[in-house]
Amino acid sequence: MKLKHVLTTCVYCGCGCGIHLVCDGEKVIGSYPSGNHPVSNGALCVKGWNIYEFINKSDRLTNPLIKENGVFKEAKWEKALSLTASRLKEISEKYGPDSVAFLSSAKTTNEENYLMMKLSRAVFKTNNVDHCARLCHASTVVGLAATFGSGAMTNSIDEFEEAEVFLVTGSDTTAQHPLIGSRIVNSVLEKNAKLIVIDPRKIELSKYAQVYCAQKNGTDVAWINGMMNVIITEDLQDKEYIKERVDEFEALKELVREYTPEKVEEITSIPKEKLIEAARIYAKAKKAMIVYAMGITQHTTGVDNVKSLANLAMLSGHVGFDCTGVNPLRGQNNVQGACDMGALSNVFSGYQKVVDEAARKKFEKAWGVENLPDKVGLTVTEIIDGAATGKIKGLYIVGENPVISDPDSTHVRKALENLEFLAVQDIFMTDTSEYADVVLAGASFAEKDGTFTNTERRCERIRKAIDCVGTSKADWEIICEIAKRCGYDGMNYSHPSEIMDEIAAVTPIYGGMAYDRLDPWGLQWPCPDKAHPGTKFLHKGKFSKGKGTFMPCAYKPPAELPDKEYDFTLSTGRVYWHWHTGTLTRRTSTLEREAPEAYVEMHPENAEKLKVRTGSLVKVTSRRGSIDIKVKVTEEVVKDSVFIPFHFKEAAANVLTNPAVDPVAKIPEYKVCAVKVEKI
Ligand SMILES: Nc1nc2c(c(=O)[nH]1)N[C@H]1C(S)=C(S)[C@@H](COP(=O)(O)OP(=O)(O)OC[C@H]3O[C@@H](n4cnc5c(=O)[nH]c(N)nc54)[C@H](O)[C@@H]3O)O[C@H]1N2
Ligand SMILES: Nc1nc2c(c(=O)[nH]1)N[C@H]1C(S)=C(S)[C@@H](COP(=O)(O)OP(=O)(O)OC[C@H]3O[C@@H](n4cnc5c(=O)[nH]c(N)nc54)[C@H](O)[C@@H]3O)O[C@H]1N2
Ligand code: SF4
Ligand SMILES: [Mo]
Repeated sequence: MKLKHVLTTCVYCGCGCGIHLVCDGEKVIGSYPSGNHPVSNGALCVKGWNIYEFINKSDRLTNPLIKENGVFKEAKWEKALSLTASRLKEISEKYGPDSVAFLSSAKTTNEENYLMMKLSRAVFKTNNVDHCARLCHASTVVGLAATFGSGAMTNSIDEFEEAEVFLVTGSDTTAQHPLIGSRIVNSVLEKNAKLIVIDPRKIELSKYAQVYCAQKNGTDVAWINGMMNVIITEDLQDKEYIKERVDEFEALKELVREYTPEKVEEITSIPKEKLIEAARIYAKAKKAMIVYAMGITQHTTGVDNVKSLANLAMLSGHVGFDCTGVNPLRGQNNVQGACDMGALSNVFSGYQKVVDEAARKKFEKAWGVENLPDKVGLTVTEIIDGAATGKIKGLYIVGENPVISDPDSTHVRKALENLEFLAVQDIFMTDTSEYADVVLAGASFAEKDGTFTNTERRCERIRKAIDCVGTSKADWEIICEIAKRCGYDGMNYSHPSEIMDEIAAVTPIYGGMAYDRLDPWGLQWPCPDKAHPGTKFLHKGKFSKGKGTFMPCAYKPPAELPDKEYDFTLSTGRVYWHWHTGTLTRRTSTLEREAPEAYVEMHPENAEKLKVRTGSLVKVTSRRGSIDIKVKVTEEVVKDSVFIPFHFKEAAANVLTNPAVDPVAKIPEYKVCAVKVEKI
């Protein structure tokens, strides 16, 4: 049999590696890296190498399911689609447009995200549409838009090869963005780049760092202000740059004055000598890149953390040039794209605001509708809260698993139970789809055409390698079918490339995108017209919004701190081997073999006090709930802190986490809450 090799894009992380799927006609039987792809460059991480395994798993959803008397039964598409459309329409008509909501998916394509927000806005007349970026980089989108004018990663992945200094904080880069992490390690080992790592866990990168400090969780604003205090005290700021390009220097200077290294040491436990050393290295470099992820964003002060990093970069003149910038590493394969496409409660595609009348008029004309909703909709966590209180009655979820991924799972379960109608569209059954009235069988990335936009704003193709499994359908087709059954005739496409043409027509930053231009390695936005080559780094010459703005922030502690009863700080996150709620990686034998079960990391001194060792069972309890879980004793966590990866539903970290959110970005504080640990 002749094997087919199809070039596509990895469906896991925001690195966006180019991957070849090997197909024997019906099934995908292998995968290997693209040698020429600008990111993967002949390499993949373990998830990419094993990506083929989940695609043809026997428990893939092959038909839609309808729940009858509490039991799911396979159904014909016509029935499942009509039921979904009619129930959502009925609810919308009975209780008003804002009684329904839509969760879109950073796992699906740009085209599919565009259609989800079009369905929500044009057909259901509500801005209640959002997706997992809310749990992830919502703070980035707000914080960088405010300071720089654009919420995206400023620079590109290949620039990591030439930077002189990296400041990495709140990003376990080698584990979560392996193809970026390996570039940092190479630059340190082979090109003498300097590395500063500030992270409460002793992550892999800390071993390569000139300066490594473990701060107390949730104290980032303090040490970032402290670095700026040192820079200004030692007169190391870039005066020319500030004068020409940034406003509000005096306000910044005033605020950071009180963050002396001594005071910062008290708040963060970072030794003052190390803080001073880090500040000097960063400020004196010509080409210095800041790299961050969830350790910065997932806090009730997420936006302040991001603004503070932006302040630091502008103070040192490290934005707007090659190998510099503030580089939030976007997590999911297409979370950048899902944001770009406007699967957010406040913007259309290209960050055009729903409150802006001119933007609404433009989309009304393009979509052939009237009266697009003009007030900002509900976010992921507000939609769940709304379901719990009865404000949201109907919900359509595509490619997300909030029962395991949202904070305070017990609350999420109650909220979903309270809905009058829930449709879930996924490629597998999940803990979330168990609550559905209708389950719609989607096609995986291997079975459809489309585009993903990676963390460096590179919009690249995914390509159909095999036919859909069973009767499952591509998400874009399902969404169009639902729109049609709601009586809307503005969603007729014969191929995703036509959807991209529509996106390009209404979205200035994607104006030059078209499928024939995206072969083979895609284009980086902003790409305003068909002749434009794409943009490697942002803010060249001036900031997207004109002048940058220093936005000084005072330190505020996390919402829930340890006390006498709940005496540990819990932080949650990920491991190299698994992906979020585990739907894909826990079906992949190589990955499951390496990390088969949940555990709580604990410092040896705490383990000794509790009389537990690696493998002992403990009960971890927060004010929200409790789980039984095995201990892993390790010096990777600091004393009195514990860490739990959130991949394992048997001991789900989110039973414990605090749903408190950042007041502006509405992102939950997954990185800090208080728990107690008892030996079982
Ligand atoms: N293998 C794998 N890779 C992934 C994912 C996955 O599930 N599995 N998910 C993807 C997604 S969507 C995302 S968003 C990214 C996330 O990628 P990362 O953000 O790198 O991953 P996390 O494990 O959530 O946490 C990051 C780091 O934050 C640190 N941290 C905890 N608290 C604090 C704090 O208060 N301050 C600071 N500065 N740091 C703190 C942790 O110690 C950890 O090293 O990964 C992507 N890549
Ligand atoms: N405690 C704690 N919780 C967290 C975090 C944390 O650090 N700590 N991190 C948060 C972050 S950053 C993120 S991004 C979220 C992620 O949260 P989720 O997005 O809910 O997690 P995933 O497991 O990635 O869920 C994606 C779903 O999409 C399905 N899927 C895959 N491909 C397709 C497709 O082509 N079509 C359809 N229809 N479905 C598909 C998968 O089967 C899976 O069920 O979790 C958040 N939750
Ligand atoms: S680094 Fe990310 S994109 Fe590349 S193979 Fe691994 S998971 Fe896929
Ligand atoms: Mo994420």
